[in-house]
Amino acid sequence: MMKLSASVVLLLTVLLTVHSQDITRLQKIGAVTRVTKTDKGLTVACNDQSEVQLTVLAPDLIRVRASFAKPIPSRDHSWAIDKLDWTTPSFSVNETGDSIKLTTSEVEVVINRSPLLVEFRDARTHALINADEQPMSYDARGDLAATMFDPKAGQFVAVSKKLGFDEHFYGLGEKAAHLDKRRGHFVNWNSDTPGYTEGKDPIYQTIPFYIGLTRGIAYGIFFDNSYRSYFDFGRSSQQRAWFGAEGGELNYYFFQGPSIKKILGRYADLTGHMPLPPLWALGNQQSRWGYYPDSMVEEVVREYRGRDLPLDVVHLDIDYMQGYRVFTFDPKRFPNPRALADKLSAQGVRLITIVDPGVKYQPSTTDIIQEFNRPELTLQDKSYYVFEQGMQKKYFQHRRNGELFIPRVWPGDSVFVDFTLPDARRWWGDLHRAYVENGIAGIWNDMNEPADFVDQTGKNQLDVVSYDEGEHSTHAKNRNVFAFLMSRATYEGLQRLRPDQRPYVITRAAYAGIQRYSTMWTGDTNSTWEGLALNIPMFTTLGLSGEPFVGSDVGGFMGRGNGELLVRSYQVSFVAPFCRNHKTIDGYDQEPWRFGKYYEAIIRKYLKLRYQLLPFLYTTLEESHRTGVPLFRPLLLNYQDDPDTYNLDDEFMIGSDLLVAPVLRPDVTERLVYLPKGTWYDYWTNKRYTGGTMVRAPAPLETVPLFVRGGAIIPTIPEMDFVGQKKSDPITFLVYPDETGSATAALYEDDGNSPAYKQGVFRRTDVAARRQGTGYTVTVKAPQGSFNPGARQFRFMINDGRARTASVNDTGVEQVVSVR
Ligand code: MIG
Repeated sequence: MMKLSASVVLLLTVLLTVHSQDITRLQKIGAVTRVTKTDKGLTVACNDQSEVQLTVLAPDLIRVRASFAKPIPSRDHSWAIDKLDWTTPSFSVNETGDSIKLTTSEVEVVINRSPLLVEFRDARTHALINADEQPMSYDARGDLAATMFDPKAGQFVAVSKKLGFDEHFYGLGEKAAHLDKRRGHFVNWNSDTPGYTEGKDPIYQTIPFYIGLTRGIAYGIFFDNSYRSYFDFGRSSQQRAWFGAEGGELNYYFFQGPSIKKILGRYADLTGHMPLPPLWALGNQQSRWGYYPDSMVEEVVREYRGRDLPLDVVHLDIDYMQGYRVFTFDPKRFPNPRALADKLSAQGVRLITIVDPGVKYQPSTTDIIQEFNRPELTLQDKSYYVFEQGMQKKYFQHRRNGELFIPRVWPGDSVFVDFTLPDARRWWGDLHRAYVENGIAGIWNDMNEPADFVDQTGKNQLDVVSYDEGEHSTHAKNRNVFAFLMSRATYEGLQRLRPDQRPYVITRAAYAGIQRYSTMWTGDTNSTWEGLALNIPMFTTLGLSGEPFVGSDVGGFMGRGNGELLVRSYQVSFVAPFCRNHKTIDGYDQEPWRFGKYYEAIIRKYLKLRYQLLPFLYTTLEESHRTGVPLFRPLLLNYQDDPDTYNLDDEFMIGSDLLVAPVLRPDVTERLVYLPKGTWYDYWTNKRYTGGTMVRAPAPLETVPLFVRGGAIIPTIPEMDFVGQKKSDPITFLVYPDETGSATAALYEDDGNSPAYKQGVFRRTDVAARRQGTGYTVTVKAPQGSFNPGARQFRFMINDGRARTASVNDTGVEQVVSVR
């Protein structure tokens, strides 16, 4: 009895302390004693031996590093950072009695000496943007140990900022939450969370980057710390927005806006720009946990083609392997994967295979270590080549006590690669030969939180050690970067194996910077209306966190959906970068035709529209690659000065021009849509609206409210069964004039497959239309770039309510076309 009540008390304490780190109890950094100007910024010494370093990377990008009760260590390493060589812009440092001021052309950093408080101001207006609410702090006495997930992780470090009365918060990557994160408390600890619902936190990914927005003025903060971290945007106190981590350095980057697009551009410069995936990655994809044997895959493709539904990719889930052994194919289910890939390829369909991190723990049952020629196709039941090689090379993770770490995942007892080892990453990447040689087009990385059936919280992994650049640190630091490094190994492997083709990788877990190596999907959602509604804030939030290529299992992953839900789900995903229907093994079948012809016909209409919009989607995707601004956007990204957009998460935009207001509930035939200021056109009827208000839009099941911004030109191509089936000819430019009768567009094209676009082998064509009298004059500018798409026609269609068209041949030089 005593024992029981003791544990009840303990349980209560644990429950009450979760989410309740009281950061005001932490030891605050000491006052400034000395300031040294350096080549790149300044260093501040404190009266408690702490040190603070400000580094000016760009006029709008300042790094803040602090070390408590000791000097800043010389070791400085982060997996997330892509660009290390910044050319320091000019800046000045001024000391006054109370404070030190570092000024660039855009931002003014003011450090108050005692107490040490950091403030960021606009260099032009001196307006305050972001300020410490209390000095940076650390857990010198172990006060927070009881509230820590891993008390041995290290010392808790925290930053507390003043919370603006009118401040909104965005970002943090993959969160099952609304768009505006104000009043939220979030944890970053990559976790396998099947069937998650709104509010579940943490889930799969860690992107410790957020944007604050107050009355149109934005800043960004990237807390580059891979330990379990916490972000509190005014939940625990209305005085502060704080962030902290269970160890590691206090190390953050401040991004000066005021524009969010500019912040996203800088964030991409710092953590990497997404490379372009192959164009076919924008094609429609179909998956199912349980497509086997090969004849079943062929059947799926036959259905797609027979039903005139476009399709580019089929995914093979874990059942293609020999007893879940990665880098093998089951000899009965998939005896000849190459032949299957070739057959599908003749129909324009590619294969993607899932690859999990768990390598089956399988000590050899024979003395002779077998040399296999094509091990992926040979029985591995006596000796498994991936396990053998990894053991020999000592690439698998161990616990602190030296024991091999043996988590339990799909193959049963398994081992994980230490992806912090450069040689191990190279080996893992090279193992993808087994897929590339069998005609597999892309790789899907799952379970890389890493998930472990023994314990999904990660507690079983706390003493697992990784090499970590010689630091031999534990999972407290490395768990959150495990997936990032696995994706990196995969991407770099595909790049080496097929240098003439762009790698295509999809991942579930991630850390900041993941966009350099992988695209993502939002894991195990529910086939429910709530699950569908989460798509929008999750996709837009990921876009605001540096991950532009996102998508969710169309129709939802778990449970039983229905025709209506599936149609509404396609009405979101038909313009999402990643459009893949996927379903769990014991869920109800969910391919587009499974609920009958009525629903199938509507789905067909949206899939076909997706393919017609490909030039628009690809042009917008290239913009994401180049500028860091995502394709799938919350309205506030395009209308940052409009507070009516700040908390809007049941509609979204694609690029700057398309506004989609999907239906997220059953039995609905119309909905209210907020249209920002300006002219808008109903895509279906060309009816014109003046924005700055809500409009009532018809939304029967076959119609998703879809609006085009006045001033836009949308390039479209003829319907196709798969990407590249036919030449993109003609290209039809749909012209939607603004109030003044003008509209503009850019069309981006390249070979869609090779990395040559990085060397200028692309074609960018600017098009502008202007009203003249009752007609329009369209100017097609001479294209930029050296890609030659061959001869084709350009058609212009004015959609202002009185359809007029004209066509010309694309001559590759400037031409003026009159449309009457
Ligand atoms: O433990 O590979 O999110 O898409 O179908 C489940 C089987 C493992 C989780 C993925 C899901 C996939 C499933 N996987």
